[in-house]
Amino acid sequence: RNMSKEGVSSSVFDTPPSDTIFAKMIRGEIKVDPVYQDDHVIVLKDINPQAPTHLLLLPKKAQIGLLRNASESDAETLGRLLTVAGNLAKEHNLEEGYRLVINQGTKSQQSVNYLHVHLLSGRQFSWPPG
Ligand code: D5M
Repeated sequence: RNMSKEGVSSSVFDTPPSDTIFAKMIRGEIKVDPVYQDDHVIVLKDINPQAPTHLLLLPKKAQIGLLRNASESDAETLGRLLTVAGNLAKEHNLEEGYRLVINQGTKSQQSVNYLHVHLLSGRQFSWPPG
């Protein structure tokens, strides 16, 4: 956990999903230039790309940070994240190789408490991941 100047322990998870930058983007409070969107999913370019192609797929309706907080009613939107990822891979000719990543929790380096799928492509990846 990070310690703020006041010495108080702070965490990504202190911000509720609905107060995150991604939720504000989905509500239109912060302007974005989506690569793709439909009723369920919005896709943005990552601000800090880790590969030549680095997109973020955000569920519009599932206001959760951790999958453990998902409910049955989130199932359709969560499933759409994967079908949209497949469509993007096809449209962007990423079939040579791409990786989908969902960071969950502090040790995974999750930095925004709003569920998102990273789509990375355009370079050789290693396994196991770092
Ligand atoms: O990934 C969170 C990701 O979100 C990280 O790769 C940076 C990205 N990010 C943060 N702010 C923005 C904005 N404003 N636009 C686009 N991308 C952004 P995580 O899995 O939580 O570590």
